[in-house]
Amino acid sequence: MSFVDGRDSAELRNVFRCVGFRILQTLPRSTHHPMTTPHITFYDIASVAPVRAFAPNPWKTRLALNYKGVDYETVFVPLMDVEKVRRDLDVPPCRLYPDGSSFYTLPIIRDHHHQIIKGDSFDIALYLDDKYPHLPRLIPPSSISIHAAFNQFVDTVFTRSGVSHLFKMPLDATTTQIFQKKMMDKFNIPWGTTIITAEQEKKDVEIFKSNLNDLANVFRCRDEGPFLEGASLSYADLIVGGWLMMMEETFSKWDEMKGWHGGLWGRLSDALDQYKEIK
Ligand SMILES: N[C@@H](CCC(=O)N[C@@H](CS)C(=O)NCC(=O)O)C(=O)O
Repeated sequence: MSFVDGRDSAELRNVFRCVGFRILQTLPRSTHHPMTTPHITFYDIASVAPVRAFAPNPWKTRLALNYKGVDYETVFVPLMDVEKVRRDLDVPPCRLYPDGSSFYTLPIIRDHHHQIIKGDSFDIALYLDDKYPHLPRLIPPSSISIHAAFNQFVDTVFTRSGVSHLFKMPLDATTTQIFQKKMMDKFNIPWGTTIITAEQEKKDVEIFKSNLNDLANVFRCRDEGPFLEGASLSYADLIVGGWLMMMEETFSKWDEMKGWHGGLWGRLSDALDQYKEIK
């Protein structure tokens, strides 16, 4: 793991401990000895210290990289630098704001072995299966479109009904302000900008819980679990897993949530533990 100015994780963790989070402006450059350059550089969004990963789409990619077992390292990018990093890597935006303007996002992976860069978590999953077919498959070839539809469905389930204020982004104060303003201006989502009473929060937690019913019902088609298709894992589980990792990092009721819907979120999250390493 390293940060966009190229320092490695041990050094950066130390910096974080000493002086707190710093916005790092310079471009990625490898700190690895040429002999040890990893196959893939994976760009994720940085939190405040102590550094942890919290963004759902990058998490989908981390879980996928770990499941495949490819050699990679993470570069953490401050939220405010995402656009610059994406532009510098020459990766066109894969999302637009509702007003049609470009929305610069992560994850991105850069495969040094094949000289290829990908900038969307679903494209990355397809790419990894395509280029590394000898490693465990993420998406069975016959279910690519179904996986694409499921990805959209899961993203919608976790983002609907205006309860986003329940999720506390681990960002520094300035970044939080800019992020909240962006969510309001671009998506009309009041993310943490209004004071919520304890009673309202309780109601919103219930709304969020019921938002998940549709997804929980999909899982219930297979009683044995912990994965969508019972004992065998596919990328669909990592899609949900990406969001569960965000819940774990940002939702104060995560421990409670693990027991919702018959405990399926907790069981799935536990089953994915072996793929959560931050490398
Ligand atoms: N379709 C894209 C969506 C990526 C995305 O929305 N990433 C979010 C983090 S989960 C992001 O980078 N947001 C940047 C921002 O809010 O400025 C993918 O699956 O990679």
